[in-house]
This record gives sequence, C-alpha cells and structure tokens, in this order.
Amino acid sequence: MKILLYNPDNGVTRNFMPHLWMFLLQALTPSGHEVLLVDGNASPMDEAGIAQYVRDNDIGLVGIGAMTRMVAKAYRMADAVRAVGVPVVMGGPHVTEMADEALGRDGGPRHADAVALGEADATWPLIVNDAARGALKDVYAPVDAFGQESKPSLKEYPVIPWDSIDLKQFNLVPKAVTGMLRKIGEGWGSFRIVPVESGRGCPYGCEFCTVTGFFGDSIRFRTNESVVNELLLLKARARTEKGQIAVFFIDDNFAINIKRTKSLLRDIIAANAQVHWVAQISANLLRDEELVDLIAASGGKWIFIGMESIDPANLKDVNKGFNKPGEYAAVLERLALRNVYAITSFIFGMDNDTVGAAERTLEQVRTWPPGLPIFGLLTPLPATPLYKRLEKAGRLTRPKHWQEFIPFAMAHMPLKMTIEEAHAEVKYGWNEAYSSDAIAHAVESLNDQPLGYRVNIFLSRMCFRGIYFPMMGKMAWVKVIAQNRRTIFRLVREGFKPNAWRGAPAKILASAMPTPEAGSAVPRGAEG
Ligand code: B12
Ligand code: SF4
Repeated sequence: MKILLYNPDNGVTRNFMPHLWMFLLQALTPSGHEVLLVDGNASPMDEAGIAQYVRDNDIGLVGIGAMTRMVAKAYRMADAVRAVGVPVVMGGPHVTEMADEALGRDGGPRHADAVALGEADATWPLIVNDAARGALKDVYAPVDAFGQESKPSLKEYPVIPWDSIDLKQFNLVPKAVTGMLRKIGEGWGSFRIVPVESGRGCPYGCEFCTVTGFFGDSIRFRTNESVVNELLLLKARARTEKGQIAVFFIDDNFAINIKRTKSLLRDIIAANAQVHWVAQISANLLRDEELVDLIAASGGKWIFIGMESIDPANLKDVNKGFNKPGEYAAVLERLALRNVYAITSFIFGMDNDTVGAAERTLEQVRTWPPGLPIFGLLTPLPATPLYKRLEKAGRLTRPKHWQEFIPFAMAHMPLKMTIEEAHAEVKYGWNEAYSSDAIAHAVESLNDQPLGYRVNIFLSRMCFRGIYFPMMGKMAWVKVIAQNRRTIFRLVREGFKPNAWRGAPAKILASAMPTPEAGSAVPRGAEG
C-alpha cells in the first residue's frame, strides 16, 4: 500500500524546518508499504491538489498531523481525500484532545476515519496493518496489556535514514544560487534545519502549555548513542552534498535533567558529532556554568527560552513562577560570553498586562545581548488548564477559535486591557524589534566580535522577519533590504578588509574545549 503523510501549512509563518512526526512514522512503518511525505509549508497544496495527488499516486491511506492552529486546513484536506474514497487517519496534539470533533461525534461533520491518540509510535504499525486489510478502527490509543495508558520508552528509537531521505523540499537555499554556493568553503549548496528529539516530556505544567498533558510528566530519553549516531549521519550527509545541516533539538526542555544533558553533550564532543544546533531550555536551567560551557563546545548556537513575560505576577498566574525576570539578563550574558545567543519568546495579553507591555519588554530587551525576540498572544489551547480556567470564568470570546484560525488574534478577554489593545501590543513588539534601527543596534552591539558573528545576527534577524512576518512577498523584501541598506553596506565594506573574518571568537576563550569543526552550519569565518 502507498501511504501519504501530510502536514498542512500553518497559514502564518514560513517553514524553516520539517516536522519530525512524518519522518518518525515513516521509519516506524511496517515493511511492504511505501510512504510519501508532503509538508504543505514547503510544498503548498490545496484541496483539489491533494485529491489529485492521491489519485495520481494510487494512495491507499493518508495520515494527517496538525497543531491546533492548522486543524481547520487539516480537516478541509481530509474531507477532500475522503471524497475520493481514500481513508484518512489523523494524529497530533489537537485531535488527541478533540477526537470527537475529528470523528464527527460532537454534532459536526466527520473528517477522519480514524484518530491516533497521543504518541503513535506503537499504534502506527497497527493502524497501517488495519488499513491495509480495510479494517480501520475509529480510535487508536496507546495502552499496555492491562488497558492502561502507556508511553513509548524511547530506548528503542528507530533509525531515521537521514542519509537517504529525500529532503529536496526542505532546502532553504534558493535554487538559483545552489550551484554557485556549493563551491564556497565546505559548501553551501543546501542549508537544512533538521528536527531531532533526544527526549520527551516536561513536568513543569505551565498553564497554557499542552506538553505536560500530552507527553506526561514522566520524562523519557533516547540513549546517547542513538542521538550521537543520528548526528553523525546528518553530518556525513551535509559533507557529501556540499551543503549545511543544523539540528533543532525539539525536546521541550533539552536540559530538564541536567546531568543527562551534560552526559549527552560530552558524548557528542567525544564522537566528534558536533553540528550547529538550537534547543529549547528554560532560563532556570541555564544557571549552570558547566552546562553552558558544554552547550558551546558541542555546537549549540541558539537557545530558545520561553521567557513569556518580564512581569513576575503574570508568570505566577500561568504557573511559570520558576522563571525569574530578574535573572534574564545574567542568563543571556552567560550564553553570549560563549557566543551562544537566545531566541527569547514573549506572550502578551496575560492577565496582568496593561497597555505599554510591549514597550516595557523591549526596554529590557535592548539592554540584553542581541538575540531573536519573538512575540505571541496568550492562547487557550484545548484541554490546557488555561482553557479550563478561562472557560469557567466565562472569558472565552471564541471558544472554538481553531475552527476559524486568525493569526495573532485573541480568543479570550484579557483582564486589564481590551482585545484590540492586546493585538496592538504584539504588533508593536514585532515592528519595533525588527525595525532597521533595532537590527543595526543588534549588529553594532557585537562590534568587538569577528565579522562572522555580526553577519550571523544580521542574517538571523532577517530570516526571522521572513519566517514570522505574515507572508512577505518579493516587493516587501526589497523594501526591507532598502531599509537596512546602511547595515548591509557596513558589513559588506568590512568584509573586504584584511583579516575581517579573523579575531578572538568569544569573550571567553574556552581553549580547553574542542570547537565545532568543519561541516557545521555557520560560515567558517564565524568561528574566528
Ligand atoms: C518543534 C516545535 C515547533 C517548531 C515548528 C514545528 C516543526 N517544524 O517541527 C517551532 C519552534 C517553529 C514551533 C512553533 C510553534 N509551536 Co510548536 N512545538 C514544537 C515541539 C516542541 C516539538 C514538535 C515535535 O516534533 N514533537 C515530537 C514528535 C515526535 O511529537 P508529535 O509531533 O506530537 O508527534 C507524535 C504524536 O503527536 C503523533 N502524531 C503526530 N502527528 C501525527 C499524524 C498521524 C497521521 C499520526 C497517526 C500520528 C501523529 O505521533 C507522533 C509520534 O508519537 C512541540 C512540543 C512537543 N514536544 O511536541 C511544540 C508544539 C507542537 N507547538 C505548539 C505551539 C502552540 C506552537 C506555536 C503556535 C507557538 C507560538 N505561539 O508561536 C508556534 C506555531 C508554529 C507554526 N509555525 O505554526 C504546541 C501545539 C499545541 C496545539 N494544541 O496545537 C506544542 C504541543 C507545544 C505547546 N507548548 O503546547 N513549534
Ligand atoms: S517549561 Fe515549556 S514545555 Fe515545560 S510545561 Fe512549561 S512551557 Fe511547557
């Protein structure tokens, strides 16, 4: 049987990384079946397109995964597939919480023939076998022999064949320049960000987050060896292709067990498996100097930190009081000293937010080492404690907001401002943080660093603009480049100076530590 795994486009941001679930389920598919992958963010498709694809390729089963924000599109695509007589199974965080919606048991239309609840590592092979003999059940739940919910241990993690998977649709280098860029240094003919997980679960239970409910508070890890082998495979592929691969460790809190994270990072270094990587780590865990040393030495370049708010009252409200805004600056300095920078994520529309929250946040951000700030609105995702609290208080204005997804739009009444004011805050945050002045300031703050670091922060800010600003067309890009022409001109002029790409690579020279070697994702010059 031919199986299509499809991930709908999210309708807001550009895709910079494929979704792991597709590769994982592909690797877990019983032999004898062929699995095709289509990520709508990279290969846009509409309802007619998917119906045609399914017919042309003689597909016998379609699997669709979706976050809440993509589920309306996912349902439309599922309807189109079912209309041509091919069964659809849906999985992922949204349908796990809203299975009745997907199955049409809540009074609405049915969109899926079957729903996979929770982690589908163990149920996927059963689903495929049932589909192959035309006997799909409505619901597949991961349970043990006693009918109790069971979570995969991750100790027996499948090998994802990264050396042979077709990754063409995920190359971030524009086609027109791949030939030329292949010849530069170790090769820049392709640049891909690849998701890798080293563990699952987070016990912190922040009020707005799906993770603790979905993955459970029992944390599970892969073996160091299996993660290291995956990195080695990716590194080898980058080298053969004369391209670059960076890894996004998608663990919700990559350092949730610091001892184990340190041991993994040491093994990565020992096996010479360093690639440049990004990971999500909460600020409280970044107090540990040795951990930060190992992050830098093992190839860590960007750490995603869910700061959420600079107001302790807001943090307490959402059960994230372990974030201490008073230490944000120190945490970021500790990273920056090793030339590791942060993607700092903020949420507006929280209960203690008042008008001006975005500017107050930016006042702080401007005093920190440069990074990539991102902004969102507090969103009641189904089955989260936040959803339940707001529902009980009668504050949900769009209780089924996912049925009509609107980017950057509140679905509940904030307490100390209006919905429109909250929208204005998030818009202000994006506009100000990515203005040409803010970008120039970020670049200049690294004037004591080799040019590579300044080019890196400039390009990263540009990429984030491209990813997050709603659908930037060619003309919008021309405008952005024109607005940033002074910074671009300065960087280019400096690039031609002798020794421009050399210099002390970091304020702390971790001389005792090995540095990431050739084959990593940032130009060699950035290493100084
Ligand atoms: C990586 C990641 C991202 C990436 C993008 C996604 C990508 N390209 O991978 C980035 C960082 C950009 C991102 C951004 C956002 N994310 Co995000 N992200 C994640 C994260 C950390 C990992 C996803 C992952 O790969 N998990 C590992 C795989 C193995 O798990 P999985 O995807 O759930 O798949 C398993 C099962 O669900 C199931 N399954 C999944 N799909 C399917 C399909 C079929 C057919 C079947 C049978 C089974 C199945 O089987 C898999 C194996 O067990 C998750 C949290 C988490 N730990 O999952 C949040 C998460 C998915 N994100 C979330 C959110 C809210 C967002 C944002 C909206 C946040 C924001 N406010 O900006 C944005 C929007 C993203 C967008 N562009 O639309 C929520 C989604 C909740 C929900 N109900 O929708 C999550 C769960 C985190 C949370 N805080 O609650 N995210
Ligand atoms: S620390 Fe992050 S992953 Fe863990 S519950 Fe809080 S928001 Fe979710």
